[in-house]
Amino acid sequence: MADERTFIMIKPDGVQRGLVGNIISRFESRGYQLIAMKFQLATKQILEKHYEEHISKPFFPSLLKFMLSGPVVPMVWQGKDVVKQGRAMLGQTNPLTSAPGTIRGDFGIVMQKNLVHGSDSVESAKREIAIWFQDSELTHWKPAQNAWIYE
Ligand code: YYY
Ligand code: MG
Repeated sequence: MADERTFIMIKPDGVQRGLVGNIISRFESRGYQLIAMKFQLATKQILEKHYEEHISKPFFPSLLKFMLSGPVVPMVWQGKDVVKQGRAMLGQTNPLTSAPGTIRGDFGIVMQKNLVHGSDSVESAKREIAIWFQDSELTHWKPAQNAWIYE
């Protein structure tokens, strides 16, 4: 479905290293549609919701500290199979096993500083989009380029 959506977030390391433009550009060039975007400091409350499944894991305190260490760029991207393709564009969780050509494989070295978050399923995407964005912040628009990407 061309209206599938995913939640992509550039993490503090991506912002600090000046990779915001590069990361956004990859999704734009692929043909995905930007629906919403913010630039902000996250909070403990929102990160505990976002990373709910990891709260009891040993790496969580350190992950929380890292995610609060600087601004992040939460975004919603739309397009056919964007959840699965978004994960493919990110690479593996560990940059060490991420192929060159992926964001984590091109820019990362260690597990925690892996630059970008991407939803792992359509259900996770819906949950994460609702955590970071109000419905009214999701922009309705139809890019003219879609005719050249899908038809
Ligand atoms: O979805 P993804 O980001 O690829 O990995 P998750 O298993 O959901 O973990 C979330 C986040 O936590 C990961 O991007 C880095 C960090 N992390 C870690 O620091 N150490 C681990 N052993 C596992 C994950
Ligand atoms: Mg995950």
